[in-house]
Amino acid sequence: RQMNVAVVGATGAVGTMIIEKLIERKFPVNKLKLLASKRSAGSTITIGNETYTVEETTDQAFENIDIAFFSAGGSITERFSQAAIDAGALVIDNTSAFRMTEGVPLVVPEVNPEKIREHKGLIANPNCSTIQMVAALKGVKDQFGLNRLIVSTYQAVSGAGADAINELEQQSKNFANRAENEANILPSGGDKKHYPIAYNVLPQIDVFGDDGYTLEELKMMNETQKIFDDYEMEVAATCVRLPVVTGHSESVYIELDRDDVTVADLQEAIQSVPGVVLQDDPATQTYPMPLFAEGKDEVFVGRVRKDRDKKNGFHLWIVSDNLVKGAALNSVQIAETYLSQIEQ
Ligand code: A2P
Ligand code: 11C
Repeated sequence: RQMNVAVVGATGAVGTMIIEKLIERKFPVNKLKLLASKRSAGSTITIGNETYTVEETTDQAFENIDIAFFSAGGSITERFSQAAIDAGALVIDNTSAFRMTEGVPLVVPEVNPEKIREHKGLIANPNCSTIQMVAALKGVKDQFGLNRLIVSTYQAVSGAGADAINELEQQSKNFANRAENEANILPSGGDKKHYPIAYNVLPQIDVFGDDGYTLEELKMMNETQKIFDDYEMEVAATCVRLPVVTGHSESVYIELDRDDVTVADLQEAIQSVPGVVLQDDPATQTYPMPLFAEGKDEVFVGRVRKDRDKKNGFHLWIVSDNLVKGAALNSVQIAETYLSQIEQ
């Protein structure tokens, strides 16, 4: 079955990757429609032998579209997703607009593919830092139970979009010349103050929400409970931006329901999930790093250690490309799983 596909935000960091993944994975695309803002309308994108003209996102743009990927920010999803649904399209949304809305499936296909069937026109793709963490912990949760999780993230600037990548590159060049380091975007385009990211670490991703947590931290806590469908599970997050272009890293502490689990048991459970790869050998200094995860589909896990005080406690390190599994790949996998479910 061939699908007419629209990509909203086709000129952005994630949109571009969605197009690449659709082609690489041979998704059955009949017509591909590339949508962005009025600014990009008329520009062209060449993929293989085909040249596509970017069109403006309007209410009418979704006629005859079967699947519409949205990755142009939450406000664009809020503005246009209903028009896409009304036109008969399934919306796969990479923004946070409807993730926590009751009845909207929030899906990582390796973790909760069954939720796709409950959609009412829109399926939400989780936040990048949430996706890699729940994929890495799915096997552990199923086999040993998981009642507590404390995560600290080390996130790349590409999570904040193409402009943030440019800002890091510009500041890095200026820093070498000892020029003034101008900051206009990070830590958050939506906040009042901006700080340099080059040669710095920013303990703020997105704006502040409740109780001193940032929205990124609240997303990780709320989305993890929703995806695992476990609202008793204790989750705490600290989200930090590093001067890394692509690839989010996470230091995670977990407590299991059982206290008889070994490091080898845990490693086996981690690897039992498709797309999750163990890179864990201290003797050979083998562990995941963002530089080597860039462009890769997999979620990489290493540094698995037993806590020295808590019998049911473990520490681990998770790395994945935030634009790939964290965004574009997961969205395309949702579409693939949806197709296989409706064809059954
Ligand atoms: P455009 O290039 O026309 O501005 P990123 O996350 O990398 O910054 O990308 C953001 C994406 O969202 C881009 O494709 C951008 O298109 C798109 N976008 C921004 N504003 C709008 C809008 N008003 N309508 C549709 N798409 C938009
Ligand atoms: C970041 N995780 O790294 C954010 C970007 O809710 O999809 C993803 C925002 C989102 O800045």
